[in-house]
Amino acid sequence: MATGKIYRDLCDLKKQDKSGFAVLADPDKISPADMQHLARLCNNAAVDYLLIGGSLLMVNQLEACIQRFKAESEIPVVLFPGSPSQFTPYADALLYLSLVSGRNPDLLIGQHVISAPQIKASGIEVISTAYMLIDGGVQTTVSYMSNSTPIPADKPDIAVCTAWAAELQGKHIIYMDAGSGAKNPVSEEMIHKVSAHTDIPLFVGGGIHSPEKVYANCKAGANIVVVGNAIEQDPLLIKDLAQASKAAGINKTL
Ligand code: 1GP
Repeated sequence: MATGKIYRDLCDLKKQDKSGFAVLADPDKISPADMQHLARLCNNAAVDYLLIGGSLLMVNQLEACIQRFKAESEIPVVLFPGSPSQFTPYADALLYLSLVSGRNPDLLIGQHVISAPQIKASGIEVISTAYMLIDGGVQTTVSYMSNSTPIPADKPDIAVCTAWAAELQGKHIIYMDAGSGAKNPVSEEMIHKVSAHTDIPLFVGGGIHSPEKVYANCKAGANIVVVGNAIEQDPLLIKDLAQASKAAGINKTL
């Protein structure tokens, strides 16, 4: 059971029907030196979380990136790892991902067994995450690397049943991801159905480029919207994206 501050804050967002915003940094695409600038932009925009990780890391600079960010910012840093090798105790929390949309036992339990001793010893806040890949119209790195089939984008009922199963298993949050660089982000219809039928916080990401889309996702029920690619292309977008997530929480109705 996660009892850390980050998870408690996420549960408060869900209870209060509010939303927040997370920036995703891929340590393969950003240098430790650039993390300083990113941290300042995140501070100015009151970003809620920095997620860090990638499906495949070619360069080993994860810890250096986290340290540079933390030197400039108090925003919590949350690991979003593509594999157990991306674990580091330098972060504030870990999304302990189970790929519940797939049927690859290695990503449901195998890699967790491998990483468990290190994670237990670290004392890091662990957020057990039901990770659901949703078809985003292109094969993304994560769907290729995980050797798993995403949930069809037009089958919200499958998404709801998958989320229910994860909730019944005691997962702490749901993360619906169309995959980095997705052509089609997760639909508001699917977000709304999953959010309305579950009681745990909901993250949504993949292929989101505009404040309007962040706003629509939050109105539909996302508690945290995650953006990576669009910010890599234009870091100045951060402020408008973060503001859109907050604005959606006011008088939220669908
Ligand atoms: C991917 O949800 C994240 O895992 C973010 O996707 O890079 O397309 O914003 P983008």
